[in-house]
Amino acid sequence: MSVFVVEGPNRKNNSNKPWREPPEWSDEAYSKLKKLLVDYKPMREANVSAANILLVGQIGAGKSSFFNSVNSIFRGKITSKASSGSFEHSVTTAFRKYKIKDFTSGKFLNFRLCDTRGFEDEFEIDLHEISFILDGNIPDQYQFNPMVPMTSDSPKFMKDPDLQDKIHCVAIVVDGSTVDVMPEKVRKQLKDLQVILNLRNLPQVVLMTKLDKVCPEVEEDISNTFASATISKAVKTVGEIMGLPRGHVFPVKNFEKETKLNIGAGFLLMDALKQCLDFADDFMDGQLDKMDSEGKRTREKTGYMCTLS
Ligand SMILES: Nc1nc2c(ncn2[C@@H]2O[C@H](COP(=O)(O)OP(=O)(O)OP(=O)(O)O)[C@@H](O)[C@H]2O)c(=O)[nH]1
Ligand SMILES: [Mg+2]
Repeated sequence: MSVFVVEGPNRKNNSNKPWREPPEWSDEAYSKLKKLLVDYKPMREANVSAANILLVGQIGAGKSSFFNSVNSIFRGKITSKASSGSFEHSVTTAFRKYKIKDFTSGKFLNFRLCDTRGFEDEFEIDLHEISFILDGNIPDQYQFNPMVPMTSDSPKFMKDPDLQDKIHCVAIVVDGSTVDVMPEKVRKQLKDLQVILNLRNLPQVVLMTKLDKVCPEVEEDISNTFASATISKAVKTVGEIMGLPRGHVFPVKNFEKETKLNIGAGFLLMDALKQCLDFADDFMDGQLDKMDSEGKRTREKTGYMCTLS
């Protein structure tokens, strides 16, 4: 029996060939995907208790809402822990490394969603500060100050982070309904960000949000997502803008007007999350290879010890 009240989706007999293999849209498949995320553990050798997924992107793209939506799935009801909304400047002002609890088992999940201040036209994001986040130098709850970005001399700067503190996968959040009119300055900041991600071999996915605003048929019924030519086109455009394969672009619909969990939206959110975790494992694996080749990893009685310098 379902432990939550489910709204939709009402499957339509859509004869279009899907542009990507859709999920099974059943309660059973939903529970299976959810269990997979609950059971997720970072690869043992990495000695990391939780994978860190960084949410970055333009203000209002839906970063905090993505966290709230994922948190809601595991809480079994709509929650709104992170402030979200539309404002001329970023609603999120602090760096947060959110833990998520699975309400069924009472256990914390082995990944964290890291929420950041949004990119805006007016304030250029400080690339050093972003690098510090990626490398684990910035603590949870750090208050961003666009006028005075963090430096390695700041009192809160964490000097000796290890693999556990680093970001393991980056999810670039893009509002699918406004991607065509993304301001040039924001587009440039995203490109600059990608340069520093590529330097670190950090895996990237794009969460293309606000599907409901991109296609009316999807707003009516989210199970039309993979049959919608409009969504397919938007995914292609986002992939081209970000210079990433289409397979790295995940269409999602955050919970915003909903008062109950929606199984269809939940599928898309969890599917995107699963990809982030698979990529996070790839990154950790790559880091271990790097440490091996640099002779920075030693096997101890209790398992692997990783040291970074
Ligand atoms: N229709 C719709 N609205 C959404 C969706 N995701 C987010 N929103 C709305 O978009 C607005 C901005 O969402 P936030 O989650 O605050 O965006 P953010 O990226 O965290 O923004 P900053 O913290 O300001 O950088 C809010 O009003 C949300 O309710 C979505 O998938 N569909
Ligand atoms: Mg936010």
